Amino acid sequence: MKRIIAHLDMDAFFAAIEERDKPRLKGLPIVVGADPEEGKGRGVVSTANYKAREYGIHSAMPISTAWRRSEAARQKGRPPAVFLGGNFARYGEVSERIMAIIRTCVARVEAASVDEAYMDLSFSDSYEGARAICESIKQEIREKEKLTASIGMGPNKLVAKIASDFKKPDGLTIVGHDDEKTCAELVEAFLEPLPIRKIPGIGPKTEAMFSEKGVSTIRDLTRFSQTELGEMLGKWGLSLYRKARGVDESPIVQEYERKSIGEQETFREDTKDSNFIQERLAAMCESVIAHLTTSEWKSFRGVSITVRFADFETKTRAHTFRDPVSDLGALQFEAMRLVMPFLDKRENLKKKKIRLIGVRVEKLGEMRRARR
Ligand code: TTP
Ligand code: MG
Repeated sequence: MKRIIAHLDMDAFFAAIEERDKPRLKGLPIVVGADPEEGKGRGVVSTANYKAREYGIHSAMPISTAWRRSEAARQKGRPPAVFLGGNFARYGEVSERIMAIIRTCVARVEAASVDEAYMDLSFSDSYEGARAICESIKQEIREKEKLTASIGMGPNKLVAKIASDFKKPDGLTIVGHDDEKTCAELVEAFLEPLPIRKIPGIGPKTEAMFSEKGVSTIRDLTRFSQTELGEMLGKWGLSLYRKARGVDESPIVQEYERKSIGEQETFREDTKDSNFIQERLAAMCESVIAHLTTSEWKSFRGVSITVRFADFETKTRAHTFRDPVSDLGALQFEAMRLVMPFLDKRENLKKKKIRLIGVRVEKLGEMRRARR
């Protein structure tokens, strides 16, 4: 099925929240970060709003540099930047509310950082339908939070991320098409003129290395074969070859897929009594299912077990079911199957005693109720 992925990124996030919450700051250049101490401060800028960016101030810059640039602007008769320490708990709360707005519209969401999220809009079937969803999310954020977001949309996370950065603030950039061939052409035409720095993962060092070879745009990058890039940059070079062509299959990782529910038990004495171990494992599985039943999740697809030997050597094994399951029998059966080899010579040639066993269910799915 055709994928349609969007990436949302809030505009000047921390600074925009400050500007919204403190009416006296409206329209002024704002810098959130370390204390500038009249130019002697040693920390860095967290972020700056767009007014302050006009002075050349940006994230991760030494706060002392930001101070000098603000002073330079003041000397030209422009308003100096307002420096703020920042209220991170507050930014976290706003972030959660924004994620909640997104989750009411889209089921598959990956909150990638405090101010950005990937959304799987494939369910909307067409780019037009997906555009309407993005517009309504932007509008809801504007109405409820009085903040602006920029969204990029494309056939994968890579293109969506680069597109969300293309027009900021308050942008909506669509690089894709319902027709697969046209889509590929649009992606290529979008990426080729961009500087290579736009590819996530290319930092100042890689940029400088390529600059020496006369490479500045993504088009220049496509001159290299996969082997050449691999020789220059190792494994990362191989994936860069694909990225330069707008190819990216990385999945949307939902929060609940990262979570797991597990139990483990350190035996009072190290043991190789297989009946005892099976009995304890069965009990741990019961406890895991009990936790699952009272959690907000309903099913799991992954099972993993841990075995720690008396000498502390620790092994894990995992299994993924094709379909979600939720019953105790399935868990016990699979957990036993994974542990058994450690009780005999298949995985325990030296017949070591076992100190600890753990069992865990992962890839949890189908939430019972909306979160928060
Ligand atoms: P970004 O999305 O990178 O920046 P931004 O939202 O401020 O601006 P833009 O409009 O370009 O998206 O980061 C989100 C927040 O994360 C940012 O507001 C502050 C914080 N942050 C840091 O604290 N340090 C950093 O180096 C960066 C890049 C961000
Ligand atoms: Mg942002």
